[in-house]
Amino acid sequence: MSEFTPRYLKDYQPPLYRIATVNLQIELEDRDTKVTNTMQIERQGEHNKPLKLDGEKLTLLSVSVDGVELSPSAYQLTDSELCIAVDKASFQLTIVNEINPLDNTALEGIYKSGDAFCSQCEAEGFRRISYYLDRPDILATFTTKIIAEKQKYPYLLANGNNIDSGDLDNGYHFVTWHDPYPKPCYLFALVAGDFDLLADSYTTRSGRHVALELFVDKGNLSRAQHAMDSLKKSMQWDEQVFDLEYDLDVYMIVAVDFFNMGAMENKGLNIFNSKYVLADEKSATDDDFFNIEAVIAHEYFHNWTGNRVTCRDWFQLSLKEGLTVFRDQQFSADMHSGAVNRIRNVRLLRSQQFAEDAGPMAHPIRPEKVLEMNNFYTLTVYEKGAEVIRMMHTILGEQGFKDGMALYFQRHDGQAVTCDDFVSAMSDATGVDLSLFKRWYAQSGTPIIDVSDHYDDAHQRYSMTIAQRHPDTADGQPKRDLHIPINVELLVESQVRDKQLLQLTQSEQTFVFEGITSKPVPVLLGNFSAPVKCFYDYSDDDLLDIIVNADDAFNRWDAGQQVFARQIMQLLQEQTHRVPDTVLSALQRILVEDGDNALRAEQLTIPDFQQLADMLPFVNPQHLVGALEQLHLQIAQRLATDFEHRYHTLTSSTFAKDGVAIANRALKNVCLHYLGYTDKGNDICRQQFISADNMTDEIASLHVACVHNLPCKQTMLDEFERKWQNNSLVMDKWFMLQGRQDTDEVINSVKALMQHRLFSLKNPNRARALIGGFSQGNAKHFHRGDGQGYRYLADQIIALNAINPQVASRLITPLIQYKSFSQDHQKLMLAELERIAKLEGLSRDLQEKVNAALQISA
Ligand code: B3K
Ligand code: ZN
Repeated sequence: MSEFTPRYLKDYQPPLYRIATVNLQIELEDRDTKVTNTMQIERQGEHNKPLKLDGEKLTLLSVSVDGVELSPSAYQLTDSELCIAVDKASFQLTIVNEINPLDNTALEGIYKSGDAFCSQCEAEGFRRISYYLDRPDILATFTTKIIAEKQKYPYLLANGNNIDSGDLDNGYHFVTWHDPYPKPCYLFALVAGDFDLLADSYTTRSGRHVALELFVDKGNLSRAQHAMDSLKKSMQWDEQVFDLEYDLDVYMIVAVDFFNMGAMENKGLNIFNSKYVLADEKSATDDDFFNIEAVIAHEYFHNWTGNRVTCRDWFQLSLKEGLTVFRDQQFSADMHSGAVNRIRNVRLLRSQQFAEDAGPMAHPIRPEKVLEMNNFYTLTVYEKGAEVIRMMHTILGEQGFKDGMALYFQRHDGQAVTCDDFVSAMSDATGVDLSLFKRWYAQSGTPIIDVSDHYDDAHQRYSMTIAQRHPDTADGQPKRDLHIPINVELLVESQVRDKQLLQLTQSEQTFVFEGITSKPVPVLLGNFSAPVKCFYDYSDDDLLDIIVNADDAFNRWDAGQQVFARQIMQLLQEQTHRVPDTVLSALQRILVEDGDNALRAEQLTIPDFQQLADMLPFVNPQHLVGALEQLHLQIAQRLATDFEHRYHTLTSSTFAKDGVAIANRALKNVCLHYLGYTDKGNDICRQQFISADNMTDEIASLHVACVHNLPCKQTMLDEFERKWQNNSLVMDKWFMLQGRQDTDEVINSVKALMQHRLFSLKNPNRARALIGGFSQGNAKHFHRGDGQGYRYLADQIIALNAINPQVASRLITPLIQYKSFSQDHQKLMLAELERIAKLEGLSRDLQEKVNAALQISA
């Protein structure tokens, strides 16, 4: 039986009290930071209910109302709440408490990252700083005075504008910040430390001068420029595309090494995992550069979609996250290749979000029941949430969507609102009825659409019947039909004949196309117009036709993915299956022809283990790994000369960072990956490693050496360690790749690495790199038949439970998704889940997931 109680969307009640202003004084010390919080509180309406403030891991020192200290008998205090009865409609409440940042390994509230103090409040971390109404619909104006030792902490930062500063006795100093925009406390931030500062500025379209300040650890200034450039591009893009300008005089970003996720959009003071800030060619890959730009943009875009208009309650998280992911995807597509970006979004969705929807934590993009809010920062809320926004964009068109956004801001600027409010703005601005569409917010699971067709030769009429189905999900909610936009092309004799957006709103509909001169090949779900699985009985030739002739680049790529998936199914049925020559010649054509090499790299990449597992119920993971190896091997060996030739045409002598150079590296390293299956692999890999002048090539060769366990591997790992031991982001890559080695010894070597002088479970990036590198990047050894892989992961989850529940809860994902595998593996995984379930002091985060996996009701 669980000691924690879930919360339900249906139970939402407006707050009984409002907090108008917050005056914080924070006196920073490692173990006994003193927080004095003076709030102006207004009772909402006539009632005599007490004020209940959230608070966790706080040491309460005093409570005063309108300047008069209360005796402890005047309030009730528990581990999570301070309850005060005040007989006034409006009053000033002052609370003084202490916190312990140094021992805060959960990294929520105020904690230390290296020598700096920093904060993380979303979702419910502010209650670890002070007693408060810690819910997003309480919007207050914050003034924050930070006091700390001047020499150790020359920079004292909080949200808004710096309004006062000065020296104090004993080497201390203070800075006071005022944020004019009322905000929920999850957007509060504080940083204190000694940094290098990259300063720049931006003038908004209407002429506001904004100081841009990027704070990095001492010595890292040379790796901050890309993040700064990305910020300026994001500011400009939001002005051009959505007419949205920045609204304060300063925008600060601080990079810290210890951070539970990627970054945080605190008003005017973003705090970032240094992984998403620091980059130069030598130490960062092309993907790192791309991700930095995308995350900087994402957090910047939150200033409007999240901060100016925020969520009424946490069930509405997708209001800001789905929308902001959609915005960052559009930005990335505009900055780079639209097609390749779309393909990457779809890969992520199919390999991870589909699995989430099929697993025990399945939830709608607007969840209805939550035990630990941090568990709902999911692929579903973020990525599927973005797909839902994208479908509205598809249905309403570019201009309709922009009009909807404008109305949304006009109506709700400065408010905390719901997903329904967003959809209403979209619908009201365009006159399009989205009432059926809204069901996407309430329904979990990946819908399936089945397409069948009929060609009437005599009338030159083609009819396409589309039906939708909704498999059951673990949350047990009943399913209803959805409004699904489906882009369709018809290929008639290999020519694109008709392009339409079909809107499926019933369980089954037939669409008729007239004047079609011969039986067409339907090209379905162009640009992946809906987050669904789509089935149509294509012949192999149909798929090859689409690969070559479809207009839509996503469809051309997707047809290839279907060809790969079919080969995997056949190899699973018959290990000796020989990949047909037609498939190989299609791949060969992709390999030898000229064109967009980034797209080609994607076309030559086989769907990953996770995505295939989602397509194959109860698959034996070892058989799937075997089939994947076989497919790679056959392609690699039979096209070896082409891969080698292509590889050599793509090796350039000098490094460049433009799109073409990035695309060439991507294709070259896909070739290298295949060459790893051939006897040329070792020499080419070693040579690339030695001559690499950039991290993309260097890490690609090390990766191939590890996953193919090539003879050159150990020397390269050792050289890499010596070269990069002082760069922690690069060392994360090194730790990660060791988890991916294809050797029976990998679990022992991962265990040994946990004793490495640079390893610590307290450092989230490092823990995720080594443990996640193995459990999420090494299917072959994680799913070993002796259960050692599962056991290793469970041991680390148990250790992390006490240190950092959020990190533990993220890493447990592959264990809870046991149901997609064969019985023998399920049993082994279940045994580990049961072991975790019995743990004394199991965190709320893990309890929610383990109980869901074991179907224990809360
Ligand atoms: N809003 C934050 C995520 C907070 C996660 C809390 N566990 C970053 C983002 O999505 O932009
Ligand atoms: Zn976000």
